Amino acid sequence: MVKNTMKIWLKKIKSKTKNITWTAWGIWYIDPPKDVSLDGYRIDNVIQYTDTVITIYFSIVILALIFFIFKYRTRPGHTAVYDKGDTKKHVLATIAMGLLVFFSIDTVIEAMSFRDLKEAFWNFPKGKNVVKVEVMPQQFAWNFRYPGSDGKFNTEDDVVPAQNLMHVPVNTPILIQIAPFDVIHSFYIPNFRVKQDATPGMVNAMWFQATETGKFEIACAELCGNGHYRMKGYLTVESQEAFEKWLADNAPQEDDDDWDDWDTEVDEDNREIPKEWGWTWKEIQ
Ligand SMILES: [Cu+2]
Repeated sequence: MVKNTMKIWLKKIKSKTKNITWTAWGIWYIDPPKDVSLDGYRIDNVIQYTDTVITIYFSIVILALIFFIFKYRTRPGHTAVYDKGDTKKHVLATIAMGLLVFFSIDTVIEAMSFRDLKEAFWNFPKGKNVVKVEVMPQQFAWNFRYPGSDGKFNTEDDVVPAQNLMHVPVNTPILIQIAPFDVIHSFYIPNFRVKQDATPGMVNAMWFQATETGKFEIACAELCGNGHYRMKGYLTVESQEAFEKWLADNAPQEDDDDWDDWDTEVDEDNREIPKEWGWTWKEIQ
């Protein structure tokens, strides 16, 4: 009886810890979402570097603490003494350790980050093959807009798919401009390691490139109201052909008229879907 219960418990624990792996330094972490982007490895590298170095330093501090506690403890023949640590020697040692941390962690991360921003995240793609998308989050949904066959935004042939559904072709740079309908939201696609705020009064930009096809989650990374937790979208990465077919399927129909709006069901908790939105693409200088 007891054995059986133990077995069931062990099974439960095993299934729950399936995603937990041990790193070389003995700390556990849950695997991050799979990186399916061209430049996502850069973000992972910075996190990995930070984790590794602070784990080493933390271990040294803990080991030193244990060592000194034992070495200088009160015991027969030895009395523990209190030391303020304010002699010149101590102050210099403290400054030296502070500088070591500053130069081996902060400065390195800063350098890595600025290199990545320059080489990738702020190095916006140019050229004809770039797919441009306008994103307009609202409480509590995602609106997407594609320029249509004229290549211009805010025109009649714009493709506006159903809310929360974004499609992009694989191995193609995707350039996004984002502005909110109401409050601050943040467009976050964990599998691509990118995130950009939607700030009222501003049009922000970000870009990424998918290296694998699949369906990935879009999350709002800015607490934007009561329904924030369910502000979820899906990003489908597919072949160029499938993407073009999807665009064609979602293109506005000639005979679209406003009568259809009678049937549009609006989620009670959601604001009404704005009919007119979209902006002229802001060209990056
Ligand atoms: Cu939001």
